[in-house]
Amino acid sequence: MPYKMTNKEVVLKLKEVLAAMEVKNLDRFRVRAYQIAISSIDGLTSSVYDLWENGKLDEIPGVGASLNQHLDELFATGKAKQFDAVMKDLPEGMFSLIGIRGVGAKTAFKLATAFKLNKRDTAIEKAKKAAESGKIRVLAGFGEKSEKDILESIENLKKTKQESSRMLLYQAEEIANRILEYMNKFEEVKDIKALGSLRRRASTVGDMDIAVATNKPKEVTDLFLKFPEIDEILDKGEKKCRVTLKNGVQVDFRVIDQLSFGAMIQYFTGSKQHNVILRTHALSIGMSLSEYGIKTGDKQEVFSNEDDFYKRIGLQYIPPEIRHGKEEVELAARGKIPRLVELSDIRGDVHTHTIASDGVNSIKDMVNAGIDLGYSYIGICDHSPSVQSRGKYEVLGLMQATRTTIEQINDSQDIIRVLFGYEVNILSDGTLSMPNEMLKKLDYCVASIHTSFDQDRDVVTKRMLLTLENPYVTVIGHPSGRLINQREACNLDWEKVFESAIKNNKILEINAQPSRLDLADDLVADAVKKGIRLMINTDAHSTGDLKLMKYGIDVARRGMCTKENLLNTLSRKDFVDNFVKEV
Ligand code: DGT
Ligand code: CA
Ligand code: CA
Ligand code: ZN
Repeated sequence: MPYKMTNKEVVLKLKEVLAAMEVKNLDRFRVRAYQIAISSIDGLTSSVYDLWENGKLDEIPGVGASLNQHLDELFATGKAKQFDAVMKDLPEGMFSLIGIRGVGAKTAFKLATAFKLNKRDTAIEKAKKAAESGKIRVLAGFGEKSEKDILESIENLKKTKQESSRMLLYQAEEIANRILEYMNKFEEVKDIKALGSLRRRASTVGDMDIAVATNKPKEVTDLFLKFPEIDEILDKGEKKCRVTLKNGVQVDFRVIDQLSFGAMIQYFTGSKQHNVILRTHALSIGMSLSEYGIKTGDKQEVFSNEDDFYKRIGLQYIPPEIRHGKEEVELAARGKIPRLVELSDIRGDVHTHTIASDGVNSIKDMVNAGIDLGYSYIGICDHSPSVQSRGKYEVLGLMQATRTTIEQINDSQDIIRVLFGYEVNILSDGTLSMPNEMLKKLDYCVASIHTSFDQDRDVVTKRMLLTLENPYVTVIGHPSGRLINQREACNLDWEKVFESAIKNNKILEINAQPSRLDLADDLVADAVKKGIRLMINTDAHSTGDLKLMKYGIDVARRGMCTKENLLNTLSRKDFVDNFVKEV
């Protein structure tokens, strides 16, 4: 079975090949071509692997015929002969070193050769020891300063590795689905659920927690231990075990009889903090909780479902997404948990890209996909064309052409209303990449930060406030600019941002891209309390991306959004009245 490589893994592989090419002084045009392909894949929001499955690798800018062929081989078989040939005869350890800031291919090669770094997993540790004992400074081409820099970079690398070891939610979901599919084939499995942070729909997941209801615990544990993706069994008992999968992910696995399944899934859904508060609440009414049930005095009650468990301790059911260990237990005791927003409440999506900028589908395709999802409105929102490079008249012409296409679609049917917007860049000084006189012609405008993310708090906050004050801005796209595991959020003063959003009646986006999920759930919770207008958009770059909406719903639910908190749950008329600027 081919393994689904992530874009990050593909980029890493290509970077290694590139490093080998550099060390071997191969043809500099080929080196340049790889550099272009790497940065192109790195910036891609859709999965290279998915593109490959759909025969669309050649649509990635910079991926030429030969690289296309190598990637095809890599995805189909897990290996590419050409890549292996280029990397052959080099010390393996150098490939671990190229991830270190400031260490290029040739430096990595020199270090790996000098210290015989032939293994990937020990290379960094050995290089660190060499630096600590002053052995790098004496090598030709190195000095005290470069030795110190290398040591510092290695220390930083360790920190980021620890922080980025959590999976994105959708990755955890894919792994869990494979486990569930495998286990569901066995009739001994009466019920099975993925729990922990995955069930709470957290944006990142540390390890996987799986529970099975069965009357044959030992058999079921043995069946699980034969799951083909298991790499190592870390811990094994009759009713639970812990394993590592080949992709490095750890899985906690438990079995329990059906009658107690409710208490078990409650316990292993967590969060730990939620369970602590729940136990305190239970104690206050003379009950004690465990994964086996509820004890009152000597009497132990079992629960096959979770609803009854919460009911028994006098609480309204608490959806997993809000089991944060904050105010939810107290709210449930007073019956004040609201109905959280659901995917079926969503009526449209207004942050979508087409082939006019960096998307892969046409306006028509996107609209049809919106119709398939049952939407009442969809906004076509490409990156605004550059007035600087194309000139004002060409851009006005493009805008007119898009407007005409959209009007034709709107005139030809009454299922979905298509709106015309642009996503404009918030430049580093807080001005926008398109002048107001042009923004005026749009139905709406999404303004987003795409550069200078690391400005000081005062500067970046001022930049955002200027944007919020612009009368032609409708929505702030992916407001914090974070990329999970890759880029920190901008250092914004959220108090001030929220205050200005209210004053200027602006909408903040919950961007549903799995590596963005921005606003993050805790900020959504604050925004909801302050009455900020919010909406979920997918930032789709293909028709398939429109389905990412559910990850935005997860974030919204974790921030305790009801339908009323999100603009794109409104009916078509109400939405258009509230959203489209008067022209
Ligand atoms: P993760 O894996 O870091 O994304 O986060 P969780 O929430 O999945 O945490 P994990 O895997 O350590 O534990 C899963 C659930 O099991 C946790 O949310 C609550 C329950 N649990 C595990 N260990 C303990 C514990 O020592 N005390 C309590 N009260 N609950 C625990
Ligand atoms: Ca977990
Ligand atoms: Ca766990
Ligand atoms: Zn976008």
